[in-house]
Amino acid sequence: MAVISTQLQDNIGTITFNDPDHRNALSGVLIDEMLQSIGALQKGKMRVLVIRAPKGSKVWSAGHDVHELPMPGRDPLAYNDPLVTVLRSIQSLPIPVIAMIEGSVWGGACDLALSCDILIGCHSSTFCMTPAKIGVPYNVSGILHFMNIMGVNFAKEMFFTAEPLSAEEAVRAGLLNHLVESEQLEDFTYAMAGKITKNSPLSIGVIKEQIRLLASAHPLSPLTFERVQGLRRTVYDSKDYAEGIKAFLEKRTPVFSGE
Ligand code: KFV
Ligand code: KFV
Repeated sequence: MAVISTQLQDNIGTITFNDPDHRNALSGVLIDEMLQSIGALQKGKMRVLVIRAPKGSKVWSAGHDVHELPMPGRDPLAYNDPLVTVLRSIQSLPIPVIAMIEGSVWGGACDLALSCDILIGCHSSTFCMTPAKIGVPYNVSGILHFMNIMGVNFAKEMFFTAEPLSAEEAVRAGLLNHLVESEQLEDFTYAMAGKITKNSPLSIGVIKEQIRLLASAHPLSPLTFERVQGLRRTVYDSKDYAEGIKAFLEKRTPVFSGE
């Protein structure tokens, strides 16, 4: 059964998450469907893409499917992880992607929302960055992404507390471009998308790519990169990482020892 649905109308593509039983968790299956849909929509005449959950959703997406996080000893957010792959695909898509957000956004789904170019939310939109609740060493490109959008101290607070940011806080932190009334969310989003479709797709595509390249123009020496990966490894090899996943699956609060 499809866990997303796809639409293309007036050059506006829409991907709607459709897996309420798993709160739209970003499973490998859901991500495969997203990647296929993005490819198919691109073959159509899509000039802008909206990513959304069904109207009235309490959860936009629950983030990485925790059942699919590997056991200790393997990088949970390696280059080819489905989540990391779909983030890259959205970031390098040569058209604007709008995240239309109703409901709560968790962990990797925050990164997915932030990988979109424009975020539009309503009062039920909240954002919680969960790796420290589960013991996940977040990946390098992901961290940079949050730093670029929110600034260092907001990003630190979000990662360190793993507490949800309200929609109002998300506006202040620069995550949400617009906060609108729930009843206006669709009209507002599709009006903006419509305006974008009238503009020059070549100009927009190249500006998006320039911003992506400039935002990641942080050369790291091979040694520094290896050092960071080594630090991350101590986390995903740890007892705490195993405890974080186990606690999630057992629906209890984890007890972290720092080992
Ligand atoms: N992965 C796998 N299964 C999930 C899931 C997830 N992220 N989120 C929810 N589910 C499953 C959950 O286990 C349950 O399955 C069903 O969806 C409904 O969830 O087999 P079950 O027991 O029916 P409930 O009952 O928890 O739903 P609800 O009471 O409405 O609460 C919704 C929500 C989103 C608040 C709650 O499900 C929740 O806290 N989910 C986990 C959110 C989270 O911590 N996500 C971060 C995942 S780790 C991540 O993304 C990364 C990359 N990272 O670094 O941390
Ligand atoms: N370049 C050349 N001529 C211009 C001009 C411009 N940017 N803006 C106005 N004019 C001329 C216009 O053609 C007209 O000449 C006169 O100034 C008065 O303009 O020979 P004409 O027909 O008398 P009106 O009648 O349009 O004045 P008004 O009704 O008061 O409206 C003002 C305004 C500013 C709203 C309107 O002129 C306008 O929309 N101008 C274009 C604004 C714009 O799109 N600028 C961006 C240029 S491209 C750019 O800067 C860059 C670097 N970029 O990448 O896009």
